[in-house]
Amino acid sequence: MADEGVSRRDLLKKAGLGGAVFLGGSVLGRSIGSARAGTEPSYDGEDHSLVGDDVLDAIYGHGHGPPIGIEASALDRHTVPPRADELPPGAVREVEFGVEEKLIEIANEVFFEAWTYNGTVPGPIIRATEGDLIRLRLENRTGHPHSLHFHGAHRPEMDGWEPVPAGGETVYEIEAGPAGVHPYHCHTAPLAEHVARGLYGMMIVDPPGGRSPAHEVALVLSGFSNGVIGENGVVAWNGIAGFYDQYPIKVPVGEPVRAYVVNMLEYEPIGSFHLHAEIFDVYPAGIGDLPAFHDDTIALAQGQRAMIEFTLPRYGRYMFHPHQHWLADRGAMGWFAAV
Ligand SMILES: [Cu+2]
Repeated sequence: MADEGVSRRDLLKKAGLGGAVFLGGSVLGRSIGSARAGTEPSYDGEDHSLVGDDVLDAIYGHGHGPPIGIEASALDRHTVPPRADELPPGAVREVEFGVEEKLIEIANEVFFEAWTYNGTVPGPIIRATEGDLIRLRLENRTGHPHSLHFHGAHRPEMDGWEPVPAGGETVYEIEAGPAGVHPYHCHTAPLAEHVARGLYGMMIVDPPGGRSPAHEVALVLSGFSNGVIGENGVVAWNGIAGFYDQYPIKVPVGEPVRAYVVNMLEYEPIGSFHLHAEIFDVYPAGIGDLPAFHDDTIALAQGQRAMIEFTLPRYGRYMFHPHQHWLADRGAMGWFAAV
């Protein structure tokens, strides 16, 4: 493994990515999140962090590490698109997805061999109105079988668990609904690997007439793992670890905020979302006209999601992160800045 890591790094140097940490697939260029075998529990002043210093540096710029070198515009692609225009009767909402293999940057100079929908992890946000007919054409431009499975309600023959062969394509037609927030993801075996390598995203379904005005935010929690439970070496909101620690999400002070929060974190028993210094309304799966409860922390199993609404009444920075702090440590720390 060590030799492999060295040769990977040499390859990266040749590719102009010297010093990069490289993760992905069946090979990890650098051991991430690996416990030290045979270590006795004792206080010896040494670093027993399960996350390598290089990964922490890459995520947060800790210690002497470099500051994050990813540009502020890198996650513009996860800006919530405006509510879709209502379709005229009989019209169809056409969506084109290509499954592509791509080397993506998941933290500052940390690279991952991803499987992607349209080249990004998470995939594009789909937005529709309840009842819209969505026709999604999936082109599999990879050498592996893949598929796309929607959560929510639809005809079972459009459920997306049947693999689309390498180089093949298929068309899914679903009626968007119910109004809420629903993940989509690949459903080809081995499922955990296909999801963990990047094939997931969110669909926002508005009720007819839309929701009340709010500043809207999309947050998909996911990890980049070596495939072992509890060993997601890098954890991120919207695919770039440490991003919202470096670049707080700006929201208008005193105005309503609506966040669509989706947990697609494989290889962890659970994910969660915790907001500091304020309480939010919770709509599980974004379904319903009234909040189910109020909290500052919600737990989400894999595939679970919620729409949350809150108002930040005072200027300032409000921290958010999963309340499993090891996930925050590995890149899922962030801030809302009420400005
Ligand atoms: Cu797949």
